[in-house]
Amino acid sequence: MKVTRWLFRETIHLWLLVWLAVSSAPCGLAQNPQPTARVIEILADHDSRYKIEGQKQPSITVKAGELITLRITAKKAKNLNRDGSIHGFSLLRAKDRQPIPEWDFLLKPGTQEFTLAAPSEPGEYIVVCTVICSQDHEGMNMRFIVLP
Ligand SMILES: [Cu+2]
Repeated sequence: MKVTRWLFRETIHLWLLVWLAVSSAPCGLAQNPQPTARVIEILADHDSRYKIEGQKQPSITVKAGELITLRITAKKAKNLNRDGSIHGFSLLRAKDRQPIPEWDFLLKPGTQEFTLAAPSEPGEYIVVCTVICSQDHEGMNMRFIVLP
C-alpha cells in the first residue's frame, strides 16, 4: 500500500517535469531573430494619388500594434522638395489630425521600405502626402483603419 502511494506520487512528479519541459521548450525554440512583418505595397503615383493594387479606393487596415512593412514605390508628380523627396507619407489620427509619432516618411523616387508597429489605439486614421507634389496634392490621402 505504501509502495503504491509512493509510486503514485513519483508518477505525478514525473509528469510535472515532462509538462514543464514541454511547456518551456517553445520559448527557446521559437525565438525568431526577425519578427515577420506583414508587407503592404503602396504606389505613390505621378498623378498625386496613393494606389494599392486591387483596390479602387485604396485603404489600409491593420491590427493595433501589428508589425507592418510599408513597401512604397514613389513616382514623381510635377514638383519635388529641395531634398529630392517627391511625395510624403504621414499618418494622422482622423478625429483631430494629430500626427502619429514615427509614421512620417519622405519618399524618394523608386521603392523604399519602412518597418514599424501600427498605432496601439484602434480607430480611424488618414495618410496624407506632405510634399506639395502637384496642384492635386491636397487630394493625396488615403484611409487607414486600426482594428482592436
Ligand atoms: Cu503629394
